[in-house]
Amino acid sequence: MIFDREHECMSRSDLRQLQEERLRALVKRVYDKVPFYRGLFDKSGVSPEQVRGLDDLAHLPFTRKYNLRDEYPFGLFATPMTDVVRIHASSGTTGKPTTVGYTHNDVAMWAEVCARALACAGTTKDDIVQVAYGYGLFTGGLGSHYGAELIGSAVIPISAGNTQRQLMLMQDFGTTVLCCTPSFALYVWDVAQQLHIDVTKFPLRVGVFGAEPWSEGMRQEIERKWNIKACDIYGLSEVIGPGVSCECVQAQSGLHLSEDHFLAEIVDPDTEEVLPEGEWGELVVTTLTKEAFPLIRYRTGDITRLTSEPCICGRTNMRMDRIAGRVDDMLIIRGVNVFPSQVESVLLMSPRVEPHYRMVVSRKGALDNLEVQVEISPDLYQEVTRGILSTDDVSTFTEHETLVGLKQNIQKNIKDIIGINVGVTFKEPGSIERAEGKSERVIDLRKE
Ligand code: DLL
Repeated sequence: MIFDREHECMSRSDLRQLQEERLRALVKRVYDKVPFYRGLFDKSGVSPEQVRGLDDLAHLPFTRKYNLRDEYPFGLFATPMTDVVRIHASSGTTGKPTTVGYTHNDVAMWAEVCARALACAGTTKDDIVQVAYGYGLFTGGLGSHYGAELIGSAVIPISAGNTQRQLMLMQDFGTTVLCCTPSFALYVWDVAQQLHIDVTKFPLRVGVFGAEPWSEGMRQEIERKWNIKACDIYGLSEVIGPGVSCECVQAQSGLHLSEDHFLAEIVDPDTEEVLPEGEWGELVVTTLTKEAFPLIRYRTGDITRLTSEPCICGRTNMRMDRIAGRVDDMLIIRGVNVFPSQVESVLLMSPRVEPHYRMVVSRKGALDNLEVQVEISPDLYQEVTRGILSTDDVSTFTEHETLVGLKQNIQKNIKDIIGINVGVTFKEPGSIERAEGKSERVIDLRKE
Protein backbone atom coordinates (compact mmCIF):
# COMPACT_ATOMS: atom_id res chain seq x y z
CA MET A 1 0.00 0.00 0.00
CA ILE A 2 1.21 3.49 -0.84
CA PHE A 3 -0.07 5.80 1.87
CA ASP A 4 0.12 9.09 -0.02
CA ARG A 5 0.32 8.33 -3.72
CA GLU A 6 0.13 12.00 -4.66
CA HIS A 7 3.36 12.88 -2.85
CA GLU A 8 5.21 9.58 -2.93
CA CYS A 9 4.75 8.99 -6.67
CA MET A 10 4.99 12.59 -7.90
CA SER A 11 6.87 13.31 -11.12
CA ARG A 12 10.37 14.54 -10.35
CA SER A 13 9.66 17.89 -12.02
CA ASP A 14 6.46 18.51 -10.04
CA LEU A 15 8.29 17.55 -6.88
CA ARG A 16 11.09 19.98 -7.65
CA GLN A 17 8.59 22.76 -8.18
CA LEU A 18 6.91 22.00 -4.86
CA GLN A 19 10.26 21.86 -3.07
CA GLU A 20 11.28 25.21 -4.54
CA GLU A 21 8.07 26.92 -3.48
CA ARG A 22 8.46 25.53 0.00
CA LEU A 23 12.13 26.42 0.20
CA ARG A 24 11.46 30.07 -0.68
CA ALA A 25 8.78 30.32 1.99
CA LEU A 26 10.99 28.56 4.55
CA VAL A 27 13.98 30.81 4.02
CA LYS A 28 11.87 33.92 4.41
CA ARG A 29 10.17 32.49 7.50
CA VAL A 30 13.34 31.62 9.38
CA TYR A 31 14.98 34.92 8.47
CA ASP A 32 12.00 36.85 9.81
CA LYS A 33 11.30 34.73 12.87
CA VAL A 34 14.59 33.34 14.21
CA PRO A 35 17.34 35.80 15.19
CA PHE A 36 19.91 32.99 14.98
CA TYR A 37 19.15 32.42 11.28
CA ARG A 38 19.03 36.13 10.51
CA GLY A 39 22.50 36.44 12.03
CA LEU A 40 23.80 33.38 10.21
CA PHE A 41 22.44 34.53 6.83
CA ASP A 42 23.76 38.06 7.33
CA LYS A 43 27.17 36.71 8.26
CA SER A 44 27.26 34.54 5.16
CA GLY A 45 26.09 37.44 2.99
CA VAL A 46 22.89 35.73 1.77
CA SER A 47 19.50 37.36 1.77
CA PRO A 48 16.28 35.33 1.54
CA GLU A 49 15.43 36.98 -1.82
CA GLN A 50 18.51 35.42 -3.39
CA VAL A 51 17.15 31.94 -2.81
CA ARG A 52 14.92 31.28 -5.83
CA GLY A 53 15.31 27.55 -6.29
CA LEU A 54 17.20 24.39 -5.39
CA ASP A 55 20.29 25.56 -7.25
CA ASP A 56 20.64 28.34 -4.68
CA LEU A 57 20.59 25.94 -1.75
CA ALA A 58 24.35 25.58 -1.72
CA HIS A 59 24.70 29.32 -0.93
CA LEU A 60 22.93 28.85 2.37
CA PRO A 61 24.99 28.25 5.50
CA PHE A 62 24.96 24.91 7.31
CA THR A 63 23.54 24.36 10.79
CA ARG A 64 25.14 21.92 13.17
CA LYS A 65 24.46 20.12 16.41
CA TYR A 66 26.42 22.71 18.40
CA ASN A 67 24.14 25.50 17.12
CA LEU A 68 21.25 23.59 18.66
CA ARG A 69 23.15 23.23 21.92
CA ASP A 70 24.12 26.91 21.98
CA GLU A 71 20.50 27.93 21.52
CA TYR A 72 19.25 25.52 24.22
CA PRO A 73 16.43 25.15 25.02
CA PHE A 74 14.13 27.08 22.66
CA GLY A 75 16.34 29.60 20.83
CA LEU A 76 15.80 28.07 17.40
CA PHE A 77 12.01 27.87 17.64
CA ALA A 78 10.28 29.83 14.89
CA THR A 79 6.86 30.02 16.55
CA PRO A 80 5.81 31.42 19.91
CA MET A 81 5.59 28.84 22.69
CA THR A 82 1.83 29.18 22.68
CA ASP A 83 1.78 27.43 19.30
CA VAL A 84 4.07 24.62 20.46
CA VAL A 85 2.17 21.47 21.45
CA ARG A 86 5.03 19.00 21.97
CA ILE A 87 8.66 19.01 23.02
CA HIS A 88 11.11 16.15 22.48
CA ALA A 89 14.79 16.02 23.30
CA SER A 90 17.81 14.08 22.15
CA SER A 91 19.15 11.17 24.11
CA GLY A 92 22.55 12.88 24.55
CA THR A 93 24.48 11.19 27.32
CA THR A 94 26.60 14.17 28.28
CA GLY A 95 25.55 17.70 29.14
CA LYS A 96 22.32 19.31 28.05
CA PRO A 97 20.12 17.58 25.50
CA THR A 98 19.04 19.22 22.26
CA THR A 99 15.40 20.23 22.30
CA VAL A 100 12.94 20.16 19.44
CA GLY A 101 9.39 21.53 19.30
CA TYR A 102 6.29 20.73 17.28
CA THR A 103 3.13 22.68 16.46
CA HIS A 104 -0.18 20.93 15.76
CA ASN A 105 0.67 20.94 12.06
CA ASP A 106 4.13 19.53 12.77
CA VAL A 107 2.68 16.64 14.77
CA ALA A 108 0.21 15.97 11.95
CA MET A 109 2.97 16.06 9.33
CA TRP A 110 5.08 13.72 11.48
CA ALA A 111 2.21 11.25 11.75
CA GLU A 112 1.86 11.40 7.98
CA VAL A 113 5.50 10.73 7.19
CA CYS A 114 5.56 7.91 9.74
CA ALA A 115 2.41 6.45 8.20
CA ARG A 116 4.13 6.59 4.81
CA ALA A 117 7.18 4.88 6.30
CA LEU A 118 5.27 2.09 8.01
CA ALA A 119 3.09 1.56 4.93
CA CYS A 120 6.26 1.45 2.84
CA ALA A 121 7.42 -1.44 5.04
CA GLY A 122 4.11 -3.19 4.36
CA THR A 123 1.90 -2.12 7.28
CA THR A 124 -1.85 -1.86 6.64
CA LYS A 125 -4.96 -1.02 8.67
CA ASP A 126 -5.40 -4.73 9.37
CA ASP A 127 -2.12 -4.98 11.23
CA ILE A 128 -1.46 -5.16 14.94
CA VAL A 129 1.58 -2.99 15.54
CA GLN A 130 3.70 -3.46 18.65
CA VAL A 131 5.66 -0.29 19.27
CA ALA A 132 8.68 -1.34 21.31
CA TYR A 133 10.66 1.85 20.77
CA GLY A 134 10.91 3.93 23.92
CA TYR A 135 8.09 6.41 24.60
CA GLY A 136 9.10 9.69 26.18
CA LEU A 137 11.54 12.36 25.17
CA PHE A 138 12.92 9.91 22.60
CA THR A 139 10.94 10.22 19.38
CA GLY A 140 10.87 6.53 18.42
CA GLY A 141 7.79 5.48 20.40
CA LEU A 142 5.39 8.35 19.79
CA GLY A 143 6.43 8.83 16.16
CA SER A 144 5.76 5.22 15.21
CA HIS A 145 2.62 5.24 17.33
CA TYR A 146 0.96 8.17 15.55
CA GLY A 147 2.02 6.83 12.16
CA ALA A 148 0.51 3.39 12.78
CA GLU A 149 -2.70 4.92 14.15
CA LEU A 150 -3.04 7.12 11.09
CA ILE A 151 -2.83 4.05 8.88
CA GLY A 152 -5.60 2.56 11.02
CA SER A 153 -3.60 -0.31 12.50
CA ALA A 154 -4.19 -1.45 16.07
CA VAL A 155 -1.28 -0.10 18.12
CA ILE A 156 0.20 -1.75 21.21
CA PRO A 157 2.14 1.06 22.94
CA ILE A 158 4.31 -1.22 25.06
CA SER A 159 7.48 0.93 24.80
CA ALA A 160 10.99 -0.54 25.09
CA GLY A 161 12.19 -3.06 27.65
CA ASN A 162 10.17 -5.67 29.54
CA THR A 163 11.26 -8.43 27.21
CA GLN A 164 9.16 -11.28 28.53
CA ARG A 165 6.05 -9.14 28.43
CA GLN A 166 6.86 -8.21 24.82
CA LEU A 167 6.79 -11.90 23.97
CA MET A 168 3.62 -12.57 25.91
CA LEU A 169 1.69 -9.76 24.22
CA MET A 170 3.07 -10.68 20.84
CA GLN A 171 1.73 -14.17 21.31
CA ASP A 172 -1.59 -13.28 22.96
CA PHE A 173 -2.51 -10.25 20.83
CA GLY A 174 -1.20 -11.72 17.57
CA THR A 175 1.20 -8.87 16.76
CA THR A 176 1.92 -8.69 13.04
CA VAL A 177 4.32 -5.71 12.92
CA LEU A 178 7.12 -5.05 15.39
CA CYS A 179 8.79 -1.62 15.71
CA CYS A 180 12.03 -1.47 17.73
CA THR A 181 15.80 -1.21 17.38
CA PRO A 182 17.37 -4.12 15.48
CA SER A 183 19.48 -5.00 18.51
CA PHE A 184 16.38 -5.20 20.70
CA ALA A 185 14.74 -7.49 18.13
CA LEU A 186 17.71 -9.85 18.50
CA TYR A 187 17.55 -9.61 22.28
CA VAL A 188 13.85 -10.48 22.39
CA TRP A 189 14.59 -13.47 20.17
CA ASP A 190 17.34 -14.64 22.55
CA VAL A 191 14.93 -14.47 25.45
CA ALA A 192 12.34 -16.42 23.47
CA GLN A 193 14.94 -19.17 23.01
CA GLN A 194 15.62 -19.28 26.73
CA LEU A 195 11.90 -19.61 27.35
CA HIS A 196 11.57 -22.28 24.62
CA ILE A 197 9.11 -20.14 22.68
CA ASP A 198 9.07 -20.76 18.92
CA VAL A 199 8.63 -17.23 17.53
CA THR A 200 8.42 -18.48 13.95
CA LYS A 201 4.92 -19.69 14.83
CA PHE A 202 3.85 -16.12 15.72
CA PRO A 203 1.76 -14.24 13.13
CA LEU A 204 4.47 -11.54 13.09
CA ARG A 205 5.38 -10.75 9.47
CA VAL A 206 7.20 -7.41 9.40
CA GLY A 207 9.78 -5.61 11.53
CA VAL A 208 10.38 -1.86 11.17
CA PHE A 209 13.79 -1.44 12.69
CA GLY A 210 15.98 1.63 13.05
CA ALA A 211 17.41 4.30 15.39
CA GLU A 212 20.86 2.70 15.16
CA PRO A 213 23.14 1.44 12.41
CA TRP A 214 22.74 -2.18 11.30
CA SER A 215 24.15 -4.14 8.41
CA GLU A 216 22.68 -6.25 5.64
CA GLY A 217 24.04 -9.31 7.46
CA MET A 218 22.15 -8.28 10.59
CA ARG A 219 18.97 -7.98 8.51
CA GLN A 220 19.37 -11.50 7.17
CA GLU A 221 20.02 -12.84 10.64
CA ILE A 222 16.89 -11.16 12.04
CA GLU A 223 14.74 -12.23 9.09
CA ARG A 224 15.88 -15.82 9.45
CA LYS A 225 15.48 -15.98 13.22
CA TRP A 226 12.03 -14.37 13.31
CA ASN A 227 10.85 -15.55 9.89
CA ILE A 228 9.76 -12.00 8.96
CA LYS A 229 10.66 -9.21 6.53
CA ALA A 230 12.85 -6.60 8.25
CA CYS A 231 12.81 -3.02 6.90
CA ASP A 232 15.08 -0.15 7.82
CA ILE A 233 13.53 3.10 9.09
CA TYR A 234 15.59 6.24 9.54
CA GLY A 235 15.14 9.57 11.24
CA LEU A 236 16.55 11.90 13.84
CA SER A 237 14.88 14.01 16.48
CA GLU A 238 16.34 17.26 15.16
CA VAL A 239 14.65 16.72 11.79
CA ILE A 240 11.37 15.19 13.11
CA GLY A 241 12.06 11.73 14.61
CA PRO A 242 11.47 8.43 12.78
CA GLY A 243 9.86 8.75 9.35
CA VAL A 244 12.43 10.77 7.43
CA SER A 245 12.88 7.70 5.23
CA CYS A 246 12.06 3.99 5.17
CA GLU A 247 12.72 0.97 2.99
CA CYS A 248 9.89 -0.51 0.95
CA VAL A 249 9.18 -4.14 1.63
CA GLN A 250 9.12 -4.93 -2.11
CA ALA A 251 12.72 -3.97 -2.89
CA GLN A 252 14.37 -3.60 0.54
CA SER A 253 16.98 -1.64 -1.30
CA GLY A 254 17.40 1.89 -0.03
CA LEU A 255 15.13 4.06 2.11
CA HIS A 256 12.53 6.25 0.38
CA LEU A 257 12.77 9.83 1.58
CA SER A 258 9.72 12.00 2.19
CA GLU A 259 11.26 14.59 -0.07
CA ASP A 260 8.31 16.95 -0.13
CA HIS A 261 9.10 17.63 3.56
CA PHE A 262 12.81 16.89 3.84
CA LEU A 263 15.25 18.15 1.28
CA ALA A 264 18.36 15.97 1.21
CA GLU A 265 21.88 16.73 0.06
CA ILE A 266 25.11 14.78 0.39
CA VAL A 267 28.24 16.74 1.23
CA ASP A 268 31.87 15.85 1.70
CA PRO A 269 32.23 16.18 5.49
CA ASP A 270 35.72 17.66 5.18
CA THR A 271 35.53 20.00 2.17
CA GLU A 272 31.79 20.69 2.64
CA GLU A 273 31.36 20.44 -1.11
CA VAL A 274 28.00 19.11 -2.37
CA LEU A 275 28.54 15.69 -3.93
CA PRO A 276 26.79 14.33 -7.02
CA GLU A 277 24.07 11.68 -6.77
CA GLY A 278 25.47 8.24 -5.95
CA GLU A 279 28.51 9.38 -3.98
CA TRP A 280 28.93 8.56 -0.31
CA GLY A 281 29.07 11.47 2.12
CA GLU A 282 27.28 13.21 4.98
CA LEU A 283 23.53 13.61 4.75
CA VAL A 284 22.39 17.23 5.08
CA VAL A 285 18.69 17.92 5.58
CA THR A 286 16.56 21.04 5.17
CA THR A 287 13.06 20.74 6.62
CA LEU A 288 10.68 22.28 4.09
CA THR A 289 7.43 22.41 6.05
CA LYS A 290 8.16 22.34 9.77
CA GLU A 291 6.76 25.28 11.71
CA ALA A 292 8.10 25.21 15.28
CA PHE A 293 11.60 23.93 14.62
CA PRO A 294 12.68 24.40 11.00
CA LEU A 295 16.21 23.50 10.05
CA ILE A 296 18.34 24.83 7.24
CA ARG A 297 21.00 22.51 5.80
CA TYR A 298 21.40 20.52 8.98
CA ARG A 299 24.54 18.38 9.14
CA THR A 300 23.16 15.05 10.34
CA GLY A 301 26.58 13.42 10.77
CA ASP A 302 25.18 10.29 9.07
CA ILE A 303 27.01 8.79 6.10
CA THR A 304 24.95 7.60 3.15
CA ARG A 305 24.38 8.12 -0.58
CA LEU A 306 21.32 8.94 -2.67
CA THR A 307 19.75 7.55 -5.81
CA SER A 308 16.80 8.72 -7.89
CA GLU A 309 16.69 5.47 -9.91
CA PRO A 310 13.08 4.27 -10.20
CA CYS A 311 12.07 1.65 -7.64
CA ILE A 312 9.94 -1.43 -8.31
CA CYS A 313 7.44 -0.31 -5.66
CA GLY A 314 6.36 2.63 -7.81
CA ARG A 315 7.49 5.40 -5.49
CA THR A 316 9.41 8.14 -7.26
CA ASN A 317 11.09 9.76 -4.30
CA MET A 318 14.83 9.39 -3.81
CA ARG A 319 16.23 6.53 -1.84
CA MET A 320 19.12 6.79 0.58
CA ASP A 321 21.40 3.84 1.24
CA ARG A 322 21.44 2.29 4.70
CA ILE A 323 23.55 4.46 7.01
CA ALA A 324 27.19 3.31 6.79
CA GLY A 325 28.10 5.06 10.03
CA ARG A 326 28.41 8.48 11.57
CA VAL A 327 31.07 10.99 10.73
CA ASP A 328 31.94 11.11 14.42
CA ASP A 329 31.72 7.31 14.88
CA MET A 330 34.34 6.72 12.30
CA LEU A 331 37.32 5.35 14.15
CA ILE A 332 40.75 6.29 13.00
CA ILE A 333 42.97 3.37 13.84
CA ARG A 334 46.60 3.66 12.93
CA GLY A 335 45.58 6.26 10.37
CA VAL A 336 42.96 4.03 8.75
CA ASN A 337 39.26 4.96 8.70
CA VAL A 338 37.13 2.22 10.20
CA PHE A 339 33.36 2.10 10.53
CA PRO A 340 31.86 -0.31 13.06
CA SER A 341 29.48 -1.47 10.29
CA GLN A 342 32.42 -2.89 8.33
CA VAL A 343 33.41 -5.06 11.25
CA GLU A 344 29.79 -6.04 11.81
CA SER A 345 29.43 -7.23 8.23
CA VAL A 346 32.38 -9.61 8.69
CA LEU A 347 31.08 -10.97 11.98
CA LEU A 348 27.62 -11.54 10.55
CA MET A 349 29.12 -13.60 7.74
CA SER A 350 31.16 -15.72 10.10
CA PRO A 351 29.69 -19.07 11.13
CA ARG A 352 29.35 -19.97 14.80
CA VAL A 353 29.52 -16.45 16.22
CA GLU A 354 26.50 -14.45 17.35
CA PRO A 355 25.49 -10.92 16.25
CA HIS A 356 26.48 -9.64 19.69
CA TYR A 357 29.76 -7.80 19.63
CA ARG A 358 31.62 -4.73 20.75
CA MET A 359 34.77 -2.99 19.66
CA VAL A 360 37.33 -1.81 22.17
CA VAL A 361 39.91 0.71 21.01
CA SER A 362 42.97 1.40 23.12
CA ARG A 363 46.41 2.85 22.70
CA LYS A 364 49.68 1.23 23.71
CA GLY A 365 52.47 3.77 23.40
CA ALA A 366 51.90 5.36 20.02
CA LEU A 367 50.03 2.40 18.59
CA ASP A 368 46.25 2.13 18.36
CA ASN A 369 44.79 -1.24 19.04
CA LEU A 370 41.36 -2.51 18.03
CA GLU A 371 39.96 -5.52 19.80
CA VAL A 372 36.76 -7.07 18.52
CA GLN A 373 34.85 -8.97 21.18
CA VAL A 374 32.16 -11.30 19.92
CA GLU A 375 30.01 -13.99 21.46
CA ILE A 376 30.33 -17.50 20.14
CA SER A 377 27.22 -19.56 19.49
CA PRO A 378 25.83 -21.65 22.35
CA ASP A 379 26.63 -24.94 20.57
CA LEU A 380 30.23 -23.90 19.94
CA TYR A 381 30.48 -22.83 23.55
CA GLN A 382 29.37 -26.27 24.67
CA GLU A 383 31.83 -27.89 22.32
CA VAL A 384 34.84 -25.93 23.57
CA THR A 385 33.96 -26.13 27.25
CA ARG A 386 33.08 -29.83 27.27
CA GLY A 387 34.77 -31.45 30.20
CA ILE A 388 35.71 -28.14 31.81
CA LEU A 389 33.69 -27.54 34.91
CA SER A 390 33.93 -23.88 35.80
CA THR A 391 34.52 -20.86 33.64
CA ASP A 392 33.11 -17.40 33.06
CA ASP A 393 34.97 -16.47 30.00
CA VAL A 394 35.71 -18.67 27.01
CA SER A 395 38.64 -16.50 26.09
CA THR A 396 40.63 -18.80 28.38
CA PHE A 397 39.98 -21.54 25.85
CA THR A 398 41.46 -19.76 22.91
CA GLU A 399 43.82 -22.70 22.55
CA HIS A 400 40.94 -24.86 21.37
CA GLU A 401 41.67 -25.59 17.72
CA THR A 402 38.18 -24.69 16.51
CA LEU A 403 38.48 -21.27 18.11
CA VAL A 404 42.00 -20.71 16.83
CA GLY A 405 40.83 -21.44 13.27
CA LEU A 406 37.73 -19.28 13.64
CA LYS A 407 39.74 -16.42 15.03
CA GLN A 408 42.25 -16.51 12.18
CA ASN A 409 39.42 -16.53 9.71
CA ILE A 410 37.68 -13.51 11.21
CA GLN A 411 40.96 -11.61 11.51
CA LYS A 412 41.77 -12.28 7.88
CA ASN A 413 38.32 -11.19 6.67
CA ILE A 414 38.47 -7.98 8.71
CA LYS A 415 41.93 -7.26 7.38
CA ASP A 416 40.68 -7.79 3.81
CA ILE A 417 38.01 -5.14 4.34
CA ILE A 418 39.66 -2.50 6.51
CA GLY A 419 43.29 -3.27 5.90
CA ILE A 420 44.55 -3.54 9.47
CA ASN A 421 45.21 -6.32 11.96
CA VAL A 422 42.77 -6.47 14.83
CA GLY A 423 42.53 -8.60 17.94
CA VAL A 424 39.55 -10.95 18.27
CA THR A 425 38.32 -12.18 21.64
CA PHE A 426 35.55 -14.72 21.97
CA LYS A 427 32.98 -14.25 24.66
CA GLU A 428 30.56 -16.57 26.36
CA PRO A 429 27.00 -16.51 24.96
CA GLY A 430 24.92 -13.84 26.71
CA SER A 431 27.92 -12.05 28.27
CA ILE A 432 27.85 -8.88 26.16
CA GLU A 433 25.32 -6.42 27.50
CA ARG A 434 22.04 -6.29 25.53
CA ALA A 435 20.36 -3.01 24.65
CA GLU A 436 16.66 -2.27 24.96
CA GLY A 437 17.12 0.84 22.87
CA LYS A 438 20.22 1.89 20.97
CA SER A 439 23.25 -0.33 21.48
CA GLU A 440 26.73 0.99 22.25
CA ARG A 441 29.12 -0.95 20.06
CA VAL A 442 32.31 1.04 20.48
CA ILE A 443 34.33 1.63 23.62
CA ASP A 444 37.13 4.04 22.84
CA LEU A 445 39.54 3.99 25.76
CA ARG A 446 41.79 6.53 24.02
CA LYS A 447 39.30 9.24 24.94
CA GLU A 448 39.56 8.59 28.67
O1 DLL B 1 16.76 7.54 16.56
C1 DLL B 1 14.76 8.49 15.60
C2 DLL B 1 14.32 7.14 15.20
C3 DLL B 1 13.51 6.41 16.05
C4 DLL B 1 14.66 6.63 13.96
C5 DLL B 1 13.07 5.18 15.65
C6 DLL B 1 14.21 5.39 13.56
C7 DLL B 1 13.41 4.66 14.42
P1 DLL B 1 17.69 10.21 17.58
O2 DLL B 1 17.62 9.57 18.90
O3 DLL B 1 17.72 11.70 17.49
O4 DLL B 1 16.44 9.81 16.71
O5 DLL B 1 18.94 9.60 16.85
C8 DLL B 1 19.21 9.91 15.50
O6 DLL B 1 20.24 7.76 15.13
O7 DLL B 1 21.34 10.64 13.35
C9 DLL B 1 21.49 8.19 13.19
O8 DLL B 1 22.83 8.36 13.57
C10 DLL B 1 20.86 7.10 14.05
N1 DLL B 1 19.85 6.38 13.27
C11 DLL B 1 18.52 6.56 13.25
N2 DLL B 1 17.94 5.67 12.41
C12 DLL B 1 18.94 4.94 11.87
C13 DLL B 1 19.00 3.86 10.92
C14 DLL B 1 16.09 8.52 16.33
N3 DLL B 1 17.92 3.34 10.37
C15 DLL B 1 20.42 9.17 15.02
N4 DLL B 1 20.24 3.39 10.60
C16 DLL B 1 20.67 9.42 13.55
C17 DLL B 1 21.35 3.90 11.14
C18 DLL B 1 20.16 5.41 12.41
N5 DLL B 1 21.35 4.89 12.05
